[in-house]
Amino acid sequence: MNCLFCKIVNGEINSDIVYQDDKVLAFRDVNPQAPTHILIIPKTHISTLNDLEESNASLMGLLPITAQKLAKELGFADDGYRVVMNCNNHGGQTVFHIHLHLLGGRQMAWPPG
Ligand code: DGP
Repeated sequence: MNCLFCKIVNGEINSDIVYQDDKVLAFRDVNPQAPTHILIIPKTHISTLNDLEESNASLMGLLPITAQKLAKELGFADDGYRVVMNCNNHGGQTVFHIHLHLLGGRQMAWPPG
């Protein structure tokens, strides 16, 4: 499968990995939008939020759990942070392997652009 994030999972493309286990990989975004910008992905390929099934619930639950652990480890959990999942064109998704953005280290604005 010609998927950029699968290639990162497989080590075919280098990334700045901050956490991984058998199910989840977290690595720094190449184009950070905050002082800390980490992408958290399932190691198995799921393209978009639209492709999720009930059977993915426990796997997907690991993404925000990983986000809060990293936010605590990196020291911005109490100040706060943002997690974002973009879906398809209107959501601004550009890489079609589902991912949770973890953004921290600055004041976020609302509404988002
Ligand atoms: P999204 O627009 O929600 O699909 O986010 C995709 C993110 O992936 C975007 O913030 C930039 C990041 N990205 C794209 N290519 C690479 C890459 O090769 N390495 C890393 N670390 N991040 C990438």
